[in-house]
Order: sequence, then C-alpha cells, then structure tokens
Amino acid sequence: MTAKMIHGITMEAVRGDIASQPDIDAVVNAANARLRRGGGVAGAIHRAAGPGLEREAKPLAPIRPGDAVITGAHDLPNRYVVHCLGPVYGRDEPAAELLASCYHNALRLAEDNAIRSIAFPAISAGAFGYPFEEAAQVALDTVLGEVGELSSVKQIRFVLFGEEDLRIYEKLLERRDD
Ligand code: AR6
Repeated sequence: MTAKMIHGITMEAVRGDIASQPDIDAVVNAANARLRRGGGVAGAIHRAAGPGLEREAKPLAPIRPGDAVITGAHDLPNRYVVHCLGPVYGRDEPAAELLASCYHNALRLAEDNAIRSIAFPAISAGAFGYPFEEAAQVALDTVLGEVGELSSVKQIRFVLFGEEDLRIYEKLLERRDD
C-alpha cells in the first residue's frame, strides 16, 4: 500500500477488491455499455450490490466510451457507484482520450454529489485489453492533473487486483513529487 498527499488530497494505491472498500463514499465500476452485470469489476460490484443496482442503472443505459453515470450503492458498503465505460483497446479511439474522460467524468460526478472519497479500479485494463502500464499512466496523469481543481474530494484510492499491478501504480505514484 502506498499513500501520498498531493494538493491536500490523499492518493492511495492498494491491493484489494473494489467491492470491499467500506470506508469509501463512492466506488467506480468498470462497466459495460448496457450497465449490466458482466464479469471482472462489474461482476464483483453487481454481486455485492444485489439486483437493485442493475434495476437503477438500466434506464441510464446505453452509455458511450468515456462516459460516467452515478447510482446508489444498494447492498455495497458505500453511498454511490460511479459507472464508467472505458474504451475497448484497439477498437474505441482515441483510446487514451476516452480513458482519460472516464476519470475526468467520474471526478466531476463526485464533486457534484459532495463525495469526499472515491475508489477506482484499473478501468479498461482487464476484459477491454488496455495494456496495464499504459492504462495506469493515463489514470494517474488524468487524476493528478485535476487534483488542484477538487474541493469536495479529499481521498482517491486506486484498488488493484494483483501484486504486480499494485507495484506499477506504486512506481508511477512515487515518481510524482508535486
Ligand atoms: N476489484 C478490483 N479490481 C478488479 C476486480 C475487483 N473485484 N476484478 C477485476 N479487477 P475488468 P474492463 C481488475 O475486466 O477491462 C466486464 O465484463 C482486473 O484485473 O473488470 O474495463 C464488464 O461487463 C483489471 O486489471 O474491466 C465489461 O464488459 C481491471 O480490474 C468489461 O468487463 C479491469 O478489469 C469491462 O472491461
């Protein structure tokens, strides 16, 4: 686990399950366009949230790559779920811009909803095939580029599934000394 304070905001990288972050206001879902259950992060979030999440999300679908929408968290131990649709690598272009939009739009929704803490998985870096280190770079560049603008959000956590994935985030975070 790595934690770092940047512009008064605590940035963390941890290894864990995005559906088990009880101290966080909003968790981000690596969603599909139809906002249905799916596998990976979406599977874990929907499983823990229960069927009410899909019922609430369905009328907000379909969403496009780069979009984010917000719902309640139902049986998850959080207040909100922010659903982001990342780009499918090699199909949705420009991939880096669309992935950056996910993080940007999620943070905007967090600010609009007075959210103090938000946890992100590595959007697009699983089933959607985005090379992990490149996806991590886009995630951190985008979030770090916006921390100066945030007023409600005070804590941003990146939740990574594997040890190697965590090391990549730690390495990238440690390089920043702003
Ligand atoms: N907690 C944290 N990270 C996880 C978890 C978890 N419970 N499960 C997987 N990861 P993915 P995508 C990691 O595939 O690439 C779904 O079927 C995983 O190792 O969840 O945006 C949806 O329905 C990887 O590093 O998201 C969509 O159709 C990262 O989270 C599609 O997959 C993202 O993997 C979205 O694909």
